[in-house]
Amino acid sequence: MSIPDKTQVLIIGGGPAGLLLSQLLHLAGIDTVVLERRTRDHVLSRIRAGVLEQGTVDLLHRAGVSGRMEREGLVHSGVEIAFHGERLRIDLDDLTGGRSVTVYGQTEVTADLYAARDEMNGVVVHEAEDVTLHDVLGARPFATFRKDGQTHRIDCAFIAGCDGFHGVSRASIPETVLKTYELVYPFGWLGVLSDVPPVQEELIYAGQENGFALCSMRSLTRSRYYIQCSLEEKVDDWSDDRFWETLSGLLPGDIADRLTTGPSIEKSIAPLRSFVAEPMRHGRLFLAGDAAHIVPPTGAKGLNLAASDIHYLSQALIDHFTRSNDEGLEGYSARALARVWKAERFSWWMTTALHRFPEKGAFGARIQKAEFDYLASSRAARQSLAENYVGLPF
Ligand code: RFL
Ligand code: PHB
Repeated sequence: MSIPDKTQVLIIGGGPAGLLLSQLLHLAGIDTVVLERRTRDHVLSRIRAGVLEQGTVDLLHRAGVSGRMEREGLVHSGVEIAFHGERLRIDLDDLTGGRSVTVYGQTEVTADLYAARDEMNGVVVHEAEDVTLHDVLGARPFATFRKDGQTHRIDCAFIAGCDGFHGVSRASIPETVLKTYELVYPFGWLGVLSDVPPVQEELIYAGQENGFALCSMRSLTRSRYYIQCSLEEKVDDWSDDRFWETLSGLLPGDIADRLTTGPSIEKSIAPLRSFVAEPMRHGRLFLAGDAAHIVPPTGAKGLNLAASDIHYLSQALIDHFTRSNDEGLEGYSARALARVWKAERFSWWMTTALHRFPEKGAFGARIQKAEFDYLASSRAARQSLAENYVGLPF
């Protein structure tokens, strides 16, 4: 593959945000190049999100990459919250007037996007090293990078920073311009993927004296489980047996009794963080997805926020190139951030309501119990949870 020296939109990062933007712009006749630091195999080996909002599903459909998701994705019309042994089903369908979520792994979304980009001869440069952005405040920005020992330069009209939390795009914006907001939680999630049937058909978010656990899945034969862990934990110290035993202890007894265990095929620890960088635009550089914001995974919002950013950004770029209308680009940051902050609130709330926070003491624990009792007794409270869980409108 030869590397072009110019394009209309240069996209940094070949994760779901970058690939989806590339695909949507391609369908509108706009030329893109994606620069990805890692190999394709590496990107496709990362196990991350599992729950897609209806808006994300609709966007993947519009991008022409929904065929396999429609066949293999599991539509869930409810989700369960368990607290100190009590169980409560949130009937998403009933509480939101017929909305649901789809369980389909981020790894599969990314694989489907790569397949679509290949089919349309989309340019994705892997192992692009030392990507550096230049002149983003000028009319003709460009990026330089190294690939196979050679230095390249690509000129463009716009740069989309879709390179995740540790990427170069946000770091290219001067600190004097960017305001950041951050909350780091005093724990992480230890996740295990295993080819065993899920413990039940719907997801279970379980809070208990000793911590939090989540029972999720990728298919009817592949489960994804998480437990709250301390930030000092090392994956190597967690044998499969220790993981299953700890998970069982965090679940209500009847659910633990039904748990099928087996060898893990992936095991990893992720810290939990809330983070927002404002604004999401600097000159001709636009940030999207994890490059601009992080949510703790408790609300299943990270990938879905990347999708809504890309919806706004792709529309704005299409309006610019096909209708010479820049209103979308001018309003992008404010529009995206309005939705981001609501998802930040919800993810923070779910995390706070269900995890063990030793430093919050007995008062904090009783507030959590009151939170659960309120959910159990109030349809309005359940409706608020359901409306946010299925996703606020784009
Ligand atoms: P990504 O996926 O991090 O992709 C960014 C890409 O940019 C590349 N990159 C660079 N490329 C070139 N030059 C550089 N200097 C670069 N620096 C980085 C990276 O290699 C990478 O390929 O960001 P993107 O596209 O914004 O997508 C965001 C999502 O990945 C993320 O929000 C979700 O995974 C979060 N998340 C969940 N989201 C949900 O919506 N539902 C869930 O159920 C859910 N569960 C989760 C999650 C995240 C988790 N972890 C591990 C953080 C569960 C977990 C455990
Ligand atoms: C997952 O299946 O990986 C998953 C599901 C729901 C969440 C977070 C992660 O809230």
